[in-house]
Amino acid sequence: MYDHEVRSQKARAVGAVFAFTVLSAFALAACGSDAAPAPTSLAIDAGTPRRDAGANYPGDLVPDAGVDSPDATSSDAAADAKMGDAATRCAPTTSCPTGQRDLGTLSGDKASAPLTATGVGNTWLNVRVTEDDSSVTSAVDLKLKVTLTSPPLENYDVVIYLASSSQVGAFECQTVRAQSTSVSQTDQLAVSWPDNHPAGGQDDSKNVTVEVRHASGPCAPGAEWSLKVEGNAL
Ligand SMILES: [Ca+2]
Ligand SMILES: [Ca+2]
Repeated sequence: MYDHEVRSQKARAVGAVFAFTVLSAFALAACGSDAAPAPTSLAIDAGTPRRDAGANYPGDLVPDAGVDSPDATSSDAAADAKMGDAATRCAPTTSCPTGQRDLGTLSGDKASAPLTATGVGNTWLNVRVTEDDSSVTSAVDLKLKVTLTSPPLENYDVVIYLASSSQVGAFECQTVRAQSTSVSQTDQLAVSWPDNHPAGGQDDSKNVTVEVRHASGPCAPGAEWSLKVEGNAL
Protein backbone atom coordinates (compact mmCIF):
# COMPACT_ATOMS: atom_id res chain seq x y z
CA MET A 1 0.00 0.00 0.00
CA TYR A 2 2.81 2.36 0.97
CA ASP A 3 4.74 1.51 -2.19
CA HIS A 4 1.61 2.12 -4.21
CA GLU A 5 1.23 5.61 -2.74
CA VAL A 6 4.86 6.41 -3.48
CA ARG A 7 4.44 5.24 -7.05
CA SER A 8 1.29 7.38 -7.39
CA GLN A 9 3.10 10.42 -6.04
CA LYS A 10 5.97 9.82 -8.44
CA ALA A 11 3.53 9.49 -11.32
CA ARG A 12 1.81 12.76 -10.35
CA ALA A 13 5.18 14.50 -10.06
CA VAL A 14 6.26 13.31 -13.50
CA GLY A 15 2.91 14.43 -14.93
CA ALA A 16 3.28 17.86 -13.34
CA VAL A 17 6.78 18.32 -14.75
CA PHE A 18 5.55 17.29 -18.20
CA ALA A 19 2.60 19.71 -18.03
CA PHE A 20 4.88 22.54 -16.87
CA THR A 21 7.29 21.85 -19.73
CA VAL A 22 4.50 21.93 -22.32
CA LEU A 23 2.96 25.10 -20.90
CA SER A 24 6.38 26.77 -20.76
CA ALA A 25 6.98 25.95 -24.40
CA PHE A 26 3.65 27.57 -25.35
CA ALA A 27 4.42 30.60 -23.19
CA LEU A 28 7.86 31.04 -24.79
CA ALA A 29 6.35 30.74 -28.23
CA ALA A 30 3.79 33.43 -27.38
CA CYS A 31 6.45 35.77 -25.94
CA GLY A 32 8.81 35.18 -28.87
CA SER A 33 6.76 37.13 -31.40
CA ASP A 34 9.41 39.86 -31.52
CA ALA A 35 11.91 37.47 -33.06
CA ALA A 36 11.43 37.23 -36.82
CA PRO A 37 10.32 33.82 -38.06
CA ALA A 38 12.48 31.81 -40.37
CA PRO A 39 12.29 33.19 -43.92
CA THR A 40 10.20 31.17 -46.31
CA SER A 41 11.09 32.88 -49.58
CA LEU A 42 13.69 35.07 -51.18
CA ALA A 43 11.19 36.63 -53.57
CA ILE A 44 11.02 40.39 -53.60
CA ASP A 45 7.81 41.71 -52.15
CA ALA A 46 6.24 45.14 -52.04
CA GLY A 47 6.48 45.58 -48.31
CA THR A 48 9.01 46.68 -45.78
CA PRO A 49 11.95 44.38 -45.19
CA ARG A 50 12.99 43.25 -41.78
CA ARG A 51 15.99 41.77 -40.12
CA ASP A 52 15.89 38.27 -38.77
CA ALA A 53 17.53 37.02 -35.63
CA GLY A 54 20.07 34.88 -37.43
CA ALA A 55 23.03 35.47 -39.63
CA ASN A 56 22.16 33.33 -42.60
CA TYR A 57 21.48 36.17 -45.03
CA PRO A 58 23.76 38.91 -46.36
CA GLY A 59 23.49 41.83 -44.02
CA ASP A 60 21.20 39.73 -41.83
CA LEU A 61 18.38 40.76 -44.11
CA VAL A 62 15.34 38.84 -45.27
CA PRO A 63 12.44 39.88 -47.46
CA ASP A 64 9.20 40.03 -45.57
CA ALA A 65 5.47 39.68 -46.02
CA GLY A 66 4.85 43.38 -45.68
CA VAL A 67 5.22 43.85 -41.93
CA ASP A 68 8.21 45.52 -40.29
CA SER A 69 9.57 43.18 -37.66
CA PRO A 70 12.78 44.24 -35.95
CA ASP A 71 14.19 41.52 -33.80
CA ALA A 72 15.01 41.60 -30.13
CA THR A 73 18.62 42.72 -30.56
CA SER A 74 18.78 46.39 -29.70
CA SER A 75 21.81 47.00 -31.93
CA ASP A 76 19.62 46.15 -34.91
CA ALA A 77 17.51 49.27 -34.54
CA ALA A 78 19.77 51.53 -36.60
CA ALA A 79 20.16 48.92 -39.29
CA ASP A 80 16.41 48.34 -39.35
CA ALA A 81 15.90 52.03 -40.02
CA LYS A 82 18.44 52.05 -42.87
CA MET A 83 17.15 49.06 -44.77
CA GLY A 84 14.41 50.67 -46.79
CA ASP A 85 12.29 48.63 -49.14
CA ALA A 86 13.49 45.84 -51.41
CA ALA A 87 11.72 47.27 -54.45
CA THR A 88 13.49 50.57 -53.84
CA ARG A 89 16.88 48.94 -53.41
CA CYS A 90 16.52 47.02 -56.67
CA ALA A 91 15.24 49.99 -58.69
CA PRO A 92 17.63 51.51 -61.24
CA THR A 93 19.48 54.64 -60.19
CA THR A 94 20.71 55.01 -63.77
CA SER A 95 18.96 55.24 -67.15
CA CYS A 96 19.57 54.93 -70.89
CA PRO A 97 20.45 56.68 -73.14
CA THR A 98 21.13 59.53 -70.73
CA GLY A 99 22.09 58.83 -67.16
CA GLN A 100 24.23 55.76 -67.77
CA ARG A 101 27.14 55.03 -65.48
CA ASP A 102 30.25 55.65 -67.56
CA LEU A 103 32.75 52.82 -67.32
CA GLY A 104 35.30 54.47 -69.59
CA THR A 105 37.07 53.38 -72.74
CA LEU A 106 38.86 50.24 -73.82
CA SER A 107 40.22 48.87 -77.06
CA GLY A 108 38.13 46.43 -79.08
CA ASP A 109 41.00 45.12 -81.18
CA LYS A 110 44.17 45.58 -79.12
CA ALA A 111 45.25 44.75 -75.58
CA SER A 112 43.96 47.11 -72.91
CA ALA A 113 43.22 46.99 -69.21
CA PRO A 114 39.81 45.53 -68.27
CA LEU A 115 37.17 47.81 -66.78
CA THR A 116 35.34 46.86 -63.61
CA ALA A 117 32.38 48.04 -61.58
CA THR A 118 30.34 46.93 -58.58
CA GLY A 119 26.88 47.89 -57.40
CA VAL A 120 23.51 46.91 -55.94
CA GLY A 121 20.29 46.82 -57.95
CA ASN A 122 19.49 47.45 -61.61
CA THR A 123 22.14 49.52 -63.35
CA TRP A 124 22.79 50.87 -66.86
CA LEU A 125 26.45 51.26 -67.78
CA ASN A 126 28.25 52.47 -70.87
CA VAL A 127 31.64 51.57 -72.25
CA ARG A 128 33.28 53.13 -75.30
CA VAL A 129 34.96 50.42 -77.35
CA THR A 130 37.52 51.83 -79.74
CA GLU A 131 39.07 50.57 -82.94
CA ASP A 132 42.83 50.90 -82.61
CA ASP A 133 44.12 48.57 -85.30
CA SER A 134 43.63 50.74 -88.36
CA SER A 135 45.85 48.81 -90.72
CA VAL A 136 44.43 48.81 -94.22
CA THR A 137 45.98 45.44 -94.90
CA SER A 138 44.30 43.54 -92.06
CA ALA A 139 40.79 43.37 -90.69
CA VAL A 140 40.62 42.79 -86.96
CA ASP A 141 37.04 42.57 -85.70
CA LEU A 142 36.16 44.42 -82.53
CA LYS A 143 35.38 42.19 -79.57
CA LEU A 144 34.05 42.63 -76.05
CA LYS A 145 33.66 40.11 -73.25
CA VAL A 146 31.44 40.80 -70.23
CA THR A 147 31.48 38.84 -66.97
CA LEU A 148 28.95 39.51 -64.24
CA THR A 149 29.22 37.85 -60.84
CA SER A 150 26.15 37.86 -58.60
CA PRO A 151 26.56 37.90 -54.82
CA PRO A 152 25.26 34.95 -52.76
CA LEU A 153 21.45 34.63 -52.66
CA GLU A 154 21.00 37.16 -55.47
CA ASN A 155 20.67 36.59 -59.20
CA TYR A 156 21.55 39.40 -61.58
CA ASP A 157 21.56 39.02 -65.37
CA VAL A 158 23.37 41.01 -68.01
CA VAL A 159 22.11 42.48 -71.29
CA ILE A 160 24.25 44.08 -73.98
CA TYR A 161 23.17 46.74 -76.47
CA LEU A 162 25.35 47.88 -79.34
CA ALA A 163 25.10 51.36 -80.83
CA SER A 164 24.15 51.37 -84.50
CA SER A 165 26.74 53.96 -85.43
CA SER A 166 30.24 54.87 -84.32
CA GLN A 167 29.25 58.37 -83.26
CA VAL A 168 30.31 59.33 -79.76
CA GLY A 169 26.76 60.32 -78.84
CA ALA A 170 25.06 57.22 -80.28
CA PHE A 171 23.61 54.78 -77.74
CA GLU A 172 21.30 51.79 -78.06
CA CYS A 173 18.94 50.97 -75.19
CA GLN A 174 16.25 48.72 -76.70
CA THR A 175 17.54 46.33 -79.35
CA VAL A 176 19.24 43.54 -77.46
CA ARG A 177 22.51 42.38 -78.99
CA ALA A 178 23.19 39.63 -76.46
CA GLN A 179 22.05 38.60 -73.01
CA SER A 180 22.72 36.05 -70.31
CA THR A 181 20.08 34.83 -67.89
CA SER A 182 22.11 32.18 -66.13
CA VAL A 183 20.97 31.31 -62.62
CA SER A 184 24.50 30.42 -61.58
CA GLN A 185 26.68 33.02 -59.87
CA THR A 186 28.35 33.96 -63.15
CA ASP A 187 26.82 35.44 -66.30
CA GLN A 188 29.30 35.68 -69.15
CA LEU A 189 28.85 36.68 -72.77
CA ALA A 190 30.66 38.36 -75.61
CA VAL A 191 29.86 40.42 -78.66
CA SER A 192 31.83 41.29 -81.76
CA TRP A 193 31.32 43.41 -84.83
CA PRO A 194 33.28 43.65 -88.05
CA ASP A 195 36.13 45.94 -88.85
CA ASN A 196 35.12 47.75 -91.99
CA HIS A 197 38.12 49.03 -93.87
CA PRO A 198 37.12 50.68 -97.13
CA ALA A 199 39.51 52.93 -99.00
CA GLY A 200 40.19 55.84 -96.72
CA GLY A 201 39.39 53.74 -93.66
CA GLN A 202 36.39 53.70 -91.35
CA ASP A 203 36.28 54.07 -87.58
CA ASP A 204 34.25 51.18 -86.13
CA SER A 205 34.44 52.33 -82.52
CA LYS A 206 31.08 52.01 -80.75
CA ASN A 207 29.31 52.67 -77.50
CA VAL A 208 28.26 49.46 -75.80
CA THR A 209 25.54 49.68 -73.18
CA VAL A 210 25.64 47.05 -70.45
CA GLU A 211 22.49 46.56 -68.41
CA VAL A 212 22.87 44.76 -65.10
CA ARG A 213 19.36 43.48 -64.54
CA HIS A 214 18.05 42.19 -61.24
CA ALA A 215 16.40 38.76 -61.57
CA SER A 216 15.84 37.59 -58.00
CA GLY A 217 16.96 38.17 -54.43
CA PRO A 218 16.49 41.01 -51.93
CA CYS A 219 19.10 43.43 -53.35
CA ALA A 220 20.49 43.34 -49.84
CA PRO A 221 22.61 46.35 -48.87
CA GLY A 222 26.26 45.47 -49.30
CA ALA A 223 25.50 42.44 -51.48
CA GLU A 224 27.14 43.81 -54.60
CA TRP A 225 27.29 42.40 -58.08
CA SER A 226 30.67 42.61 -59.75
CA LEU A 227 31.17 43.40 -63.44
CA LYS A 228 34.28 42.94 -65.57
CA VAL A 229 34.50 44.14 -69.18
CA GLU A 230 37.40 43.05 -71.39
CA GLY A 231 38.19 44.36 -74.84
CA ASN A 232 39.59 42.30 -77.73
CA ALA A 233 38.32 39.13 -76.02
CA LEU A 234 35.58 36.59 -76.64
CA1 LIG B 1 22.30 35.57 -63.69
CA1 LIG C 1 37.69 49.95 -89.43
